[in-house]
Amino acid sequence: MSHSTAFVSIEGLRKGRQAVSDMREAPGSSGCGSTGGSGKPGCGSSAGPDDMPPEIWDKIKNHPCYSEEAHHHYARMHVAVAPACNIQCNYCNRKYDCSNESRPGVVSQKLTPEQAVRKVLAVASEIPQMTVLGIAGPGDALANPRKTFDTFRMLAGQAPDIKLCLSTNGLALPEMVDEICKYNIDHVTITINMVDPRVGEKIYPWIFWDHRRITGYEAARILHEQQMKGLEMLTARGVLTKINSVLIPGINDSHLLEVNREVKKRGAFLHNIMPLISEAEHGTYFGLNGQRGPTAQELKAVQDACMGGANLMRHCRQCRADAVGLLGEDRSDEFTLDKIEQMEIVYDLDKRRAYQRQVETERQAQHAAKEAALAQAAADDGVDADMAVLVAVATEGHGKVNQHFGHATEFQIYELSKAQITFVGHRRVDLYCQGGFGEEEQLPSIVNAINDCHAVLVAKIGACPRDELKAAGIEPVDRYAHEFIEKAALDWFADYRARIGRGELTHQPRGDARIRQGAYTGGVEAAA
Ligand code: CLF
Ligand code: SF4
Repeated sequence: MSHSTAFVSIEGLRKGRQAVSDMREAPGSSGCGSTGGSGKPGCGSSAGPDDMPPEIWDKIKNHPCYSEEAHHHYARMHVAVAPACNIQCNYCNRKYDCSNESRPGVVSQKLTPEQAVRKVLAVASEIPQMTVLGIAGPGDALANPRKTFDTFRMLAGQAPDIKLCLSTNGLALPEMVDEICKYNIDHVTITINMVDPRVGEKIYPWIFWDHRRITGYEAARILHEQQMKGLEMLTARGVLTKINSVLIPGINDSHLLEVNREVKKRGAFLHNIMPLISEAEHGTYFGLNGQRGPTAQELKAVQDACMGGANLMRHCRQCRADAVGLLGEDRSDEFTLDKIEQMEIVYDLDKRRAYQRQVETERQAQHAAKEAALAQAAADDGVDADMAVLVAVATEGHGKVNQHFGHATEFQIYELSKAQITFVGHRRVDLYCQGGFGEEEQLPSIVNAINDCHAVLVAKIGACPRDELKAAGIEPVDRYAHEFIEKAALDWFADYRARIGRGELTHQPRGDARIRQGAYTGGVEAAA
């Protein structure tokens, strides 16, 4: 394969975005997934109870992937019971976890269904906000049906309050829909990177189908037909579906608008567009042949272009197949097989419910603080009303600015304007603080990762990173420590605008940022 130098054309995407919005107005198009809601444009991962029917809200309100707000408070876990796969993707090296739902280059500890159920109960007794069990590899959940469904069946009997979720490439999906419904699996992710086999043959070298290996266009055609059929069948049965798409510059970047349109037509609830990660060290076909991933602004441009079509998820962390914890944190090391052998497991449903009620109270306070800050922001301040900026936030959960700059392994990115605050994604970074001292060499890479932001909100920051950020034109802000994120960001934005109004500074546009590729360095995520 030739080295891809094609960049996503942002202008082309804007035109495509118009086409998607026009289509949205066309007769017969529904505003939201047909299983998914009211038809209001907001009924996606950032929506709340007013945007959708109560039965849908009930399914997503504590699912950290299906509700963006929930991801600040609720945790998920994966169990790695599904090692086999029935297709080959050019961005996957089978030595590692399935890249459709995982960060490339990661190896998970494989479990039997019995081990998996013990692990879920152990995690549920230690982490009461863990509400969802997903099976997402390390191969394909539905290429290992016995192990996948045995795990779900045993767990449903022992921990009925845990939502069940699975992820698949879709090849075996149609024949598994009855089983999925039998075990009340309410959330299914299908990775769909194309709706045109001519695009698909550049992504999938082969599939294993009907007892033989099929290659080229024919392989992509069969996969496409199975994916569309499976999605339609799940929609008809009322199962919420999320579509994952890997953005591969030069191959499917502008094509993802059409994917978005087609999956919306078939009732998908959410569309999650993820960046290709293709480090050569991961040994994938793309990685070894120079196919690059998108920059942060290219990813945002494709996501923005799809707005108005199927609802977007922007808070995906490309988890590992044995991930445990809030999205963005990884506690899998605390629950290895030898450790759970030693644990006393008490699955206390009442305790879990009490904890989750507490979380709901906190979540409502966060929501109220955001609404109040937005109402205040609406007042005319004489500064350009269309100005929009990005800010980075260091958080370790609960929806608050509550992390030290040096402890962050990712920053959450919000877009601020006078009228709204929108979560636009996260940026992974290497840990700056290395057990008591700052690692100066990490600073340029951290600055690169948030280089399109005007400010970074943190609980605390040392003098050295403070100076480096300032020199790069990013304002370090620690005066909102432990406040709710949206309120803090909007208050900072009001102050920023006020300083412009007083002539103390001039607003300057920022540049692009780099999406973290290879493995991490530093304590917390070193194992991931
Ligand atoms: Fe897991 Fe996926 Fe279910 Fe979530 S993850 S199977 S829907 S419980 Fe979530 Fe992780 Fe992104 Fe997946 S952040 S990789 S979207
Ligand atoms: Fe790898 Fe997942 Fe693709 Fe299978 S479906 S080849 S495990 S990325």
